[in-house]
Formats: sequence, structure tokens, C-alpha cells
Amino acid sequence: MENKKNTNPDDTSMPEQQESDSATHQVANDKTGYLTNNQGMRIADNQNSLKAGKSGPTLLEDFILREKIFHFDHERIPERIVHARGSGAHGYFEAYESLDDVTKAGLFQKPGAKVPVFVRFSTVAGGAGSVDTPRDVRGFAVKFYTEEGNWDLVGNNIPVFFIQDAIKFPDLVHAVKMEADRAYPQAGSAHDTFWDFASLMPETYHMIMWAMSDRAIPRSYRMMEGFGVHTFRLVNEAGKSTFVKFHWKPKLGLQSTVWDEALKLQAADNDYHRRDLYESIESGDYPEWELGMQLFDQELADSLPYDILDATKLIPEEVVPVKIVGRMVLDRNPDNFFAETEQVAFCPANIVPGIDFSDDPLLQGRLFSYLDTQKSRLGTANFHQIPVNAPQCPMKNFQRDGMMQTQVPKGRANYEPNSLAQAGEDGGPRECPITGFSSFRGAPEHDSGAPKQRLRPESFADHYSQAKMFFNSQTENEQAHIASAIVFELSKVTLAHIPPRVIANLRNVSEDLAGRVAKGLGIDLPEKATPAAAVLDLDASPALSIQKNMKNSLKGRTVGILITNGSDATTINSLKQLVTDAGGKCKIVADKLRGIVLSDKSSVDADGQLAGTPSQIFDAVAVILSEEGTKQFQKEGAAIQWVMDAFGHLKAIGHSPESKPLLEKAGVVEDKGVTSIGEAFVTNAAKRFFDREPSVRTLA
Ligand code: HDE
Repeated sequence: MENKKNTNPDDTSMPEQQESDSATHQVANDKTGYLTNNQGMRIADNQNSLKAGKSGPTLLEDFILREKIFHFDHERIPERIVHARGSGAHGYFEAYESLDDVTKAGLFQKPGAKVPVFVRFSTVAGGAGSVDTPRDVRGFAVKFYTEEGNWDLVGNNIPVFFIQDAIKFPDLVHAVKMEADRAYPQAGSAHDTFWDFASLMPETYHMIMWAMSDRAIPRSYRMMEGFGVHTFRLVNEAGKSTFVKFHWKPKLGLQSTVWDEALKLQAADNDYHRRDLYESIESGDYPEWELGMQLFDQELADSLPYDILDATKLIPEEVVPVKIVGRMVLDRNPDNFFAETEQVAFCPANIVPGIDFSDDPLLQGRLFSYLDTQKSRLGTANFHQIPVNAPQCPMKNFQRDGMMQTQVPKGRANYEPNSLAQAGEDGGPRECPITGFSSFRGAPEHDSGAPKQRLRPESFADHYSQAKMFFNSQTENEQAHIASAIVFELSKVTLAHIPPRVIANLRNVSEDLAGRVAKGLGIDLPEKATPAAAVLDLDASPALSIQKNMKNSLKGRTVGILITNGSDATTINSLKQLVTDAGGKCKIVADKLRGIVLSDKSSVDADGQLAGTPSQIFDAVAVILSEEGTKQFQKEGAAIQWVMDAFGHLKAIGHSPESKPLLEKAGVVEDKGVTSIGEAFVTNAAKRFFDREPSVRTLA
């Protein structure tokens, strides 16, 4: 055996027992670390697949090859529907002053306070591999990792938009992206379908002015303005709201290319903007913007000749000045394009207390779309756990599981309210009405009706009246079942503080029920729970009872007939006939499946063997045994149980005279439901004998 060729210049050691090949082998040393598969197992040869002999075929056994190709096959994720091509960077935002008069948002409270950000700039129409310099709107999306949660300001480099209502967005995007049949042009609006749409949509013309201006062919991402576009709200500690439009002003000032230059850049450097951003950050020339706010109130809004909720309108800086409130510096390139820039998931609905939405119908649609689209793009509802998306403040809730879950929550508190803490367990986090986010409740901007609120109407406050009506509508036996069921369930509860709380609630449903449950559990009757609304005496509704609405019919029901060798053939056949005539079915159960010899020497097969066919699966049972058979079954546990269960489950039991000793052994006490085989049994088989219940078990 010869050695593998070692082309690692740093490596001096060589394994000695490997066969030579012409591939380039770089062998691990202390500096490189060891190459492993995804399970952490060290790999000996990353150049050759495992073959039968020297030239193959390749073996299916090669798990190293299969894992590597499998993972490679799935490297791509769907690109963004719009804004697919983009470039990202890390940095920070620093507040210049306190804005506590207009917002309680933590990042705007202290001069000099910094929060980390991740920014993604993008074109809109082209695919992920398209060029950087077409005529297009540019996305300007900022994720602020604040101590109160992530705030995403997902804006563009143009302060207005093409359409006024989110419902038109799919049409706009279909029209502007490559045409459906020919799949071109790849990145740009200069084609039939976009201009067809625009020609029919007067609301696009303001944005078209901007898109046809040099704003749409910027020199660099570093030299673009950014805009939140919509009117948002700021809300201060006192709950007062101020309208706001967000602006980003580049420290380098605005700069665009000329059209001919933009065209030629597409040939000279497809990645012109991506390279520019990356290289400026690498060289320490950090791009910087100042955050500006146009702050105004309803009165100012009312004075304008257009609607501040219309995203095709801007408010000139000359009318409402832009107040500069902080700066953003991008000082770190992503370590990995895919993990960060591709997987970052922006969402305009990501806001923090102190910032809120307006009723702009374009914004309202976006609040749904971004969360929704990330599920398609990133494949799991857990995309918020990807490092670039994860908040950098504590995050705790009761959402669980889902594909690609990486968190391992401890304990059993995955719901609330819960009282697990009372038993010394971790009960999980709780809402906070003071520091938690509450939607601005003031009057809506227009006449869209009631203010937004999270409230349960008073008309929903009665929780017991119908529970009481339900209980009162049941038969006595059904009521006993309910009481017993609750006793059974609560007897399984190990936390002692919980059953009294359930009974306290039951006292509002029925004192009788509550008393029976308490007695069944052997605990004292607790204080009654205070109802949120008076409990009403509603009329009972017989339709709510099962027993009051049962049909005494054999249709759809099955009678099980227990037989063995020597059973009377005539009785069996006449019973089968009667049951079939009444619309029911019969199934024969015997100790063996085949060749049971009846009294007339005829041979029959059973439908089920006794050991595996308990009486539970029948609606009524008949026991037709010979004297000999009865003796045999009196020693047969399964046969005794078969009869005992049928009796205990309140079923009709028919029996041949010879079978009686088996019934006695099974503890059957004669009642209306226990008869000889004949018409009476067939009538009984259509119902249950609830009156029997107190004689077979204790109910609560
Ligand atoms: Fe977007 N937009 N958008 N958009 N948008 C998306 O979300 C959408 C709109 C903007 O770098 C998508 O994650 C609707 C206005 C940026 O990852 C999608 C409407 C503005 C980015 C989506 C709009 C934007 C997106 C596609 C009309 C400026 C890139 C992938 C109601 C204020 C973010 C994704 C990034 C991306 C929907 C209009 C900016 C499909 C429905 C107006 C910067 O969810």
C-alpha cells in the first residue's frame, strides 16, 4: 500500500496505510481541525466516493457521499417574491436626545443610547441573482434589536408607493416582474405589463415620477435616503399619540448615476452596490444615516389637502420639518450571506411599545404579508429563532414545537392561565398591562368605527347559565354520569389546589352536582366562585339529552351471540332471523373460530373468537349454550367476563335456559333487560337499561 498524496503544505504527518490516488488530499493538522460529517464523525477521505473495486460502481453504502449530496441538493430556499436581490450589514443606532414627550419606546429615551441593527438594502423587481443597477425602487429595511423586542422599519428609498390599498399589491408585482410567458425582462419596469397596469392605475403616477427620476438609479446604497412611507404613530407614557413619518438621511448626501452610466455599470459590474457596501465597511469607511421624524397631529393632518393615510402622498419637509433624532452606523459585514442577509425576515408588524400603526390600508395589508411570506421562504414557523431574526432581549412565551424547533423549554407550563407555581413548578411568563404593548386606543383617524381595543364584551360575561341549563336538561342517570366523570377526572389530578377550584365553579352550575363531586372526592365543599355575571335560570332543553333522544331501533346495531359445540341450532337461526328482520346484524362468538358443531350436527364458523371478541363491541348479547357448553364456559374467564360486562354495560341479555348457570356465575341479576331468546329480547336489544346502573356500580 502506498501513501495518499499530501498537498497540505503545513502537514508533515501522513497516514501510512492508505492507497494512493491522483486526487488532492489535504490532511488535518492542529491548525485546520478535523473535517466531520453532520453527526460529528471524522472523515478520512473527502475526495473519493466509496466504490466496488477501483472504478466502481459507487456503493449505496457510502453514507458520507449521500449526506454531502443530500445537503447540497437542498441548499437553496425560495427567494423573496419582491426585493429578492439585496445586501445586508450590521451596525448600531444611537439616539441623539430623549423623545419621551412623544414616545415611550426605550430606544428613544436616552441621548447616546445605542441598539444593534441589521439593515438590508435591495432592488425590487429582479431575482436574487440579478444586477444591482437597474432602474428600480430600492428597499431600505432596518431591524432594531431593542431591549423591548425587535422593531423593523421596512422602508424604501422613495417616500411614496405605487398603490393605495394592499389588495392591489399582487397585481402591481405581477405586472412589474418579468412577464409570465417569456420570463423577461429580469429586473426593471420597461416592459408591456408594467406600463399597461400603470396606464390603468392613476394612483401610480406620483410614484412613477420618483421611479423615473434619478432616485431609481442611485450611485450607492450609502447615498440613498430611506423612508418608512406610511404614517405611523408614536405613543408616549401618558398614552398620547403623535403621527410620524420616518426618514433616513445619508451622511454622504444624495447621489445618483446617470442613466447611460447605470446601463454601462450593468456590464461593468453586476455587483456594483453590493461590492460598494461591503468594501466600504471592510475598509472602515462606515456608512452612516441620520434618522429623521416628521411629527404632526390630527389637526395638521386635517389641514392638508390629501390624506395622511394615503401612501401615494408625502408631506413636504417644508410643511412639516424633519426632526433629526439619531444616527445609524453600519460597521460590520455579515459573516455569512445566506445565514444573515438571505434569512433575515423583516416584518412591519414587528413594533415595540411606544410605536404603533395608522390605518393606512397599504400598511394594514403589509402587517399580514411579511409574517406569512416568511413561512414559505424559511419553511417553518420557527424562523424567529434564526440568529439574525432572534430578539436580543429575553423572549418567553407558550408557543411550542413546530418544524426545526431549536429551543428546549422545560416543565409542563405550555398554557396559561395556570396555577402550577402554586405547586412549586415553573408556571411560565405572564402578560404585563403596564409594560406590555397595548394598541393605541384613541379615536381612529377616520370614520372607521369603534376604537381598537382588546376587550371581551360584557355580553360575553355569563359563563354558567348555559352550563346549568345543560345539566338540568339531562336525565337523572346522565347527571350521575357527569358527576362521576368529573370525580374520575379530578381523582387523577395530583395538584391538591385544583379540584376545590373546579368545584367552586361547579357551584354556579348546580349545587347538587358540586356537592356530589366534593363527596365523591372526599373533600369539603369550597366557597362558591364569584360569577362575572348573574347566573340565569334558563328553561331546560330536552334536545340536549342523549337518553331523551335515543331511538329504540336495531338499525345499525349488532347483537353478539355466544355459542359453542352443541348450541341449539334452531334457537340460533330464529334469533338471527328476528334480528335481521328488525334491521340489525348478528355476529357469532365462540371459543374457536371454525367448525362449531351445533345440536343438529350442522357445522358453523364464528365471526370472532371469544378471547379476542369481548361483549363491548356489541349492542346486546345472546348466550345460547348447551348444558355441556355452559359447564365448559363456567370455567372460562373470558366467557364469564363476556356476560358480566354486557350486564355491567347495561345491555340486553338473552339466554337459552341451559345457559342460565353461566349468567349466575357472571353475577347477572334478572331484570327487564334479561330475558329468554325471543321477541322480547329483540325489542330489548334496541336499547340500554339505565335503570340497572345503580345495581352494578356506585355513581357520584
Ligand atoms: Fe414590501 N414585501 N410589500 N413594501 N417590502 C416584501 O416580504 C408587501 C411595500 C419592502 O430586505 C415581502 O420578506 C405588500 C412598501 C422591503 O427582506 C412581502 C405590500 C414598502 C422589502 C412584501 C408591500 C415595502 C419588502 C417579500 C403592499 C416600503 C424587503 C419578501 C401592501 C415602505 C425586505 C418579504 C427585506 C418585502 C409585501 C409594499 C418595502 C411579499 C403586501 C409600501 C424593503 O411580504
